[in-house]
Order: sequence, then C-alpha cells, then structure tokens
Amino acid sequence: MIEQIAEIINKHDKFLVITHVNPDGDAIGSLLGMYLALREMGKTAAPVLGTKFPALFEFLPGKDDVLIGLESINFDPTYIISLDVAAENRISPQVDALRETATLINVDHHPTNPGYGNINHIQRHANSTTQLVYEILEKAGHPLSIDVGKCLYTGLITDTGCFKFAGVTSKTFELAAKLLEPGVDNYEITRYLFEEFAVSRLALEKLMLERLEILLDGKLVLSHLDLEDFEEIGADLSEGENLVNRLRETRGVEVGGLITKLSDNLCKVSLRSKGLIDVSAIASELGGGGHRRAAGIKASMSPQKLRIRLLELISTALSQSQK
Ligand SMILES: [Mn+2]
Repeated sequence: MIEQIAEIINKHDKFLVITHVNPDGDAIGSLLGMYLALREMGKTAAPVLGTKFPALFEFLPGKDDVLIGLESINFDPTYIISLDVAAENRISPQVDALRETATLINVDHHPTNPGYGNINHIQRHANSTTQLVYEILEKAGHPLSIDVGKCLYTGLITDTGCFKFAGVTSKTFELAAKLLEPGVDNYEITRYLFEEFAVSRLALEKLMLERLEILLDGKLVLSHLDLEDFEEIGADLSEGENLVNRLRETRGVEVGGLITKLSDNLCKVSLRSKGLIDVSAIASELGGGGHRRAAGIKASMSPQKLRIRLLELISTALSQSQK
C-alpha cells in the first residue's frame, strides 16, 4: 500500500490534505508535513481544517497556508489525503461531496480505524501518523527538508509524550534521529510545545485539579471542564490538549478521564490508561475511538450521564482485568 501511495504522490497532482476534529500535534504535524512536502514536489495542494488553527501549533511552518472550510479551495482535488483520522465522522471538515470525484487515501495508526478510504494505509504499531508520512515520503524518494522535519518531529514527540509512552522502541529513536537530521532543533520544538504554555492553561489545570474525583479505589481519576471555563479564562480549546495526562500520573491510577462539556448535551472526553484497561474499547462503546492507552469520545450526552456511563464501563473493565 505504501508503494501505491508513494507512486500516487509522485505521479499525480491536486491534493487536499485533511485531518481530524480537535487536531492534536500528530494531526497538525502530519497535515503540514505532508502539505509542505507536496509543495516541495511542485504539486498543487491545500491543507484544510474544519475549525480555526490551534494556537499551540502556531510555531510550525506552513500554518499560514491552512484553509478553514472547503469553500476557499481553488482547485478540484484528485486525491484527498486523510491523516491520523480514526473514523470517517471525525474528518473535519466533512468531505463527503468531494468523494464523488476524488479518491480518499486514509493514512492512520489508530487500531480502531475501519478503513473508510478508497486506499487505506493503517499501521497500528506506528508511534505516530507523522511516522507514516515520513515513510511515504521516503518511499517516494523525496528528501526531508528542515520544515517538513519540524512538522513530522512534532507529531512524533506529541504522540509519544516526549518518548515517555509505551510503544517507544529503538526504532522510535532511529526515526527521531532521521527527522532531526536536516537541522531541526529539538529544544526549539519541545520548548514551544511544553514550556511556553499560556497562563490560561495553568488556570485550566488548576480548575481540573480542584474538581477531580478519585474513584474505584483510586484506580480511576475523573475531572471536568466546561466550555464556559475556557471562555472565562480566555483559553483556546486546544489548550486543554493533554491536560488529562496529569490525571494518570499517580501511583495506583489505571485510568484518567477529562470530560469537557461543550453544550448541555454535547461533551468531549479524553481518556488515558496505563495499559491494564483498553480505553479505546471504552471509547468505542460511547461512539469514540483511539488507542489502548489514549482515546477520545465526542458524545451527545450530558456530563452527568457520561460520568455515570464511564464509571460503569471502567468498573466492569477493571473487574474483568482482575479475573
Ligand atoms: Mn496520532
């Protein structure tokens, strides 16, 4: 499959590059890395998001070319490259209408990805989708530039929690070395991602910690934020990214969960597990998806109801894991 995708990007033109709702570092890194590489290859290409560009990643090259919504694309795409999107309904913006004339290439590392593309390249053991983008570009014979390296490295370090998470092997560091090779400065990127948070993020973290509940004999830690909190603090939704990791980093805790209320009947949930519990299975039950140790849900449910459902599902999963 990788050969086929490499050949397509070498031989064809007019690419639309897309990713998922609430894009994280891997989503934005893949989007911009693929887009910039296509431009370097002399192709017509556009990176598109469904909502505004997340402030956290504004240091990345190519972000000024990102289009918001499909209206502003000035060519008819032949191929749509979907990157890091676990399920078709998580593509943002939705591209259903374009699929009548364009071929959808689905490149992802989420094990729950059902293969909704016309061409699917799903590698569940890849540390990040940017790894897959790197491998496609390498297969296509396109040399890595410093700008593309910055984007792809960003995806790798965000999805591995700076090489802390499970799944990191010697291969991960080999890839990191290749991505830094063109002259990418590791600290320039980690500083922006992890040491330049706005005070607003600290305020969000404070609220999250004030509201946390320690449940199921200390194995589950849940907390919640509301869209109004973000508005009052003046924080972008993307600033809540990975705050949930904080909830897992305590001895004995198996699962951390952060519920963000977007409206009375719509919530976003981020789940993190140490590995005993497969949170992607819990997320799937509620219409979401992800990985064993990190998963997400967007559900049309009140936060109270969602909290109860999560408690039930995680409690059942915990008792099954002890059998
Ligand atoms: Mn990813």
